[in-house]
Amino acid sequence: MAEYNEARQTLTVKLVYYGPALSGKTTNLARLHDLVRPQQKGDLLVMETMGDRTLYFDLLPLGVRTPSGLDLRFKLFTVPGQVAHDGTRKAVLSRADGVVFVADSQRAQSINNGESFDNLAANALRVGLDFERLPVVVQFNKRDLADILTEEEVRSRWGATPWPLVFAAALDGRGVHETFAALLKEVWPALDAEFAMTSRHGLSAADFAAAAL
Ligand SMILES: Nc1nc2c(ncn2[C@@H]2O[C@H](COP(=O)(O)OP(=O)(O)OP(=O)(O)O)[C@@H](O)[C@H]2O)c(=O)[nH]1
Ligand SMILES: [Mg+2]
Repeated sequence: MAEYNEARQTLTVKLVYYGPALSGKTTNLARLHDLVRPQQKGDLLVMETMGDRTLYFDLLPLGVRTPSGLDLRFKLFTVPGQVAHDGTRKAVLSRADGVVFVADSQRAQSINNGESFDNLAANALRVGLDFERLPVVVQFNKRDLADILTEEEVRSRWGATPWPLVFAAALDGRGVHETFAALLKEVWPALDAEFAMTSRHGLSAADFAAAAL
């Protein structure tokens, strides 16, 4: 859950990149880190990996000061996708304000995507998040590869869901910013309702979505 500190004028928002092993969650954070202006970001913290595999989590802190003087801080986490690390996934997901679900577009990964999405819903429940109301954006990554689901196939499976869909090739940065901006848009209404971002800070949804980049 976002934390607002009235005295210090800071709002901290927690966002989590979730998905099956090797779908590209860490790569999304690395590319975002490349995209953001230096004064708006901290170092990308990669907590121990084995090969490409995240063992704990990654953390990218982003921050921007709004014209009203609010210090808006985003903490972007990735979970470890490997099935065995479920305890860590739960801990990282706890108190999230929004989630990017990074699916792997490769045909052979369809079952893993489905299982990981079910795992997200189950873990959200376990850590006390209302999954029905949790802001989620679904990213289909690795669009540059050969044996992938077509956009039509993906849309026929996911298009009728409430979650915005973004196609990406995080390795070369395609769709990475778009995904993040889509998540900020999803996260905005709850933050505005809780912290009166519009009335107290003169922020609009568009300002907020543009905030971190
Ligand atoms: N071709 C291609 N490869 C990608 C893309 N995104 C990520 N990869 C590669 O996929 C592998 C796994 O990427 P990671 O970002 O480490 O995956 P992850 O989701 O963090 O994996 P875990 O930490 O195990 O959950 C790496 O070799 C990446 O370079 C993409 O868009 N296209
Ligand atoms: Mg990773």
